[in-house]
Amino acid sequence: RKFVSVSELSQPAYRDQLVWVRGRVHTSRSKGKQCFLVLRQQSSTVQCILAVGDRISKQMVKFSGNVSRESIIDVQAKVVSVPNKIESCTEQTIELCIEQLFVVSQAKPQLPLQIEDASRAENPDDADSLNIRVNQDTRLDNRVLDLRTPANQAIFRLEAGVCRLFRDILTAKGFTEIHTPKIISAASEGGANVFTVSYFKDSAYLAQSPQLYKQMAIAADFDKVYTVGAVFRAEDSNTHRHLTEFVGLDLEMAFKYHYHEVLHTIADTFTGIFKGLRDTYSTEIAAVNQQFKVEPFKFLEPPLILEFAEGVQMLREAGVETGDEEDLSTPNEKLLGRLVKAKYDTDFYVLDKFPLAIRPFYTMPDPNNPMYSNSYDMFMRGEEILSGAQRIHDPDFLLERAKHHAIDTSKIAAYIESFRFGCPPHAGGGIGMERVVMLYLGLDNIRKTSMFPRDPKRLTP
Ligand code: ATP
Ligand code: AMO
Repeated sequence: RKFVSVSELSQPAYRDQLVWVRGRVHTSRSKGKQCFLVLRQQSSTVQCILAVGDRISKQMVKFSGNVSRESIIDVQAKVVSVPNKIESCTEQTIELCIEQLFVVSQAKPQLPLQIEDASRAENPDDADSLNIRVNQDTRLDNRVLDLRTPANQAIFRLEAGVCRLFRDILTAKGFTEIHTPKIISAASEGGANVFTVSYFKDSAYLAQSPQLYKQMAIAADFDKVYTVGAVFRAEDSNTHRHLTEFVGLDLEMAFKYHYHEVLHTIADTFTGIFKGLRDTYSTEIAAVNQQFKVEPFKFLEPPLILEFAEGVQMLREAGVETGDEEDLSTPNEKLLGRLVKAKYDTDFYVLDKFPLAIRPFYTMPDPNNPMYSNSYDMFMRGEEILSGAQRIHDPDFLLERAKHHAIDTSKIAAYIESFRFGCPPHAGGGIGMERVVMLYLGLDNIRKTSMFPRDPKRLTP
């Protein structure tokens, strides 16, 4: 048997031919001597008809009408042209007249959610569309079913695109991909938000970030490195943008004169990702938009770079009271995003020169003004998507800063020691993959862009 895919069936070569197709039963209903089935493959659907005749018995029609939704079936069928378009199917100009049907794998008859309901367009102005909506916990509890909707198929194909573009762009810029340990002996970011695991007779932690190791790779002369991997955060943050496990896209790079060499490399990488998504994922973006209506993502070339103090000034002019060394609260971050959008018409921008007091211990202070640091965040649609900085590469100064942050330096001795063998000035950054996809597509919750999300209340499936 040679199988044909549903999306190929409209090709003229298949017209009036007998073909084999494997797909899921999207819907089925029998009506007297006929049974109408919609067969689905990922996001492609085609109508099929079984009619009592030479090769199809009455029992067969009845049996086909009873095959449960989402079951996988093989059909042998003739491809015929249809004059009237079948609205509910993506392949609207053809229909399949089934001659043989076999059930390959049966789905249970009562499903916890219907794919049609889970795929329905969400229009905030239409109460009915919201009432019929499948709630998030039902979706996540039954994620394998939920993932079959056209929007979810598109989201995770686009997410793969983000990682591929990140890798391709950095590889082309001469970066090397590295893999860093996830079981570590000390918190890499400081703070208490680490998961402890038992490690034979000792305890260990799940890595909060690849921070120390990507810097050590620079000390080991790899010069430009990136890594894509799981990051664990034991934060009891039940928000739309925090996960306890997410995928970090991290990079680190030695520079010659100024940390802006790295800042520009990162910002250009984002531009490359946005262009790649716009140019090669238009089908996926359209599929997501069918369900969730959002304004297209806008970005400038070259990207907009503002200083933290300028951001503070914009907030103050908008009536917000905020201190010079105060971190951006989530509402202020979002407000600043709206102000930047109104003034510069971009959904992506860089904020450079954060106050030193609110950055991790390894951040290089600004040599011209010790209140600030050579560090930056990047934002998409007014939410933080990357944190990064020039790092301190002098081991004694690093020790001093770690002590200042009350970090037990005996636990990170190997990291600090690695700078005693000579290490070039370097900078880098860390990106949250799920946040990039959420914010690029304008989705309202990070759980929509994590295939099997982990949050403080969810460990399964
Ligand atoms: P990162 O961890 O670097 O900085 P982030 O965006 O998660 O990335 P946080 O510093 O953790 O940043 O938090 C930034 C903002 O997110 C905080 O100012 C706070 O307003 C908000 N936030 C964090 N956790 C919660 C929570 N559990 N509930 C509500 N808001 C939270
Ligand atoms: P930071 O802690 O800011 O920086 O993390 C980097 C980026 O990771 C994403 N992120 C998250 N995504 C989902 N759920 C979370 N709980 C979560 N926390 C963070 C955000 C954030 O911008 N070592 C530094 C990076 C560096 O300096 O290179 C770090 O980890 O998008």
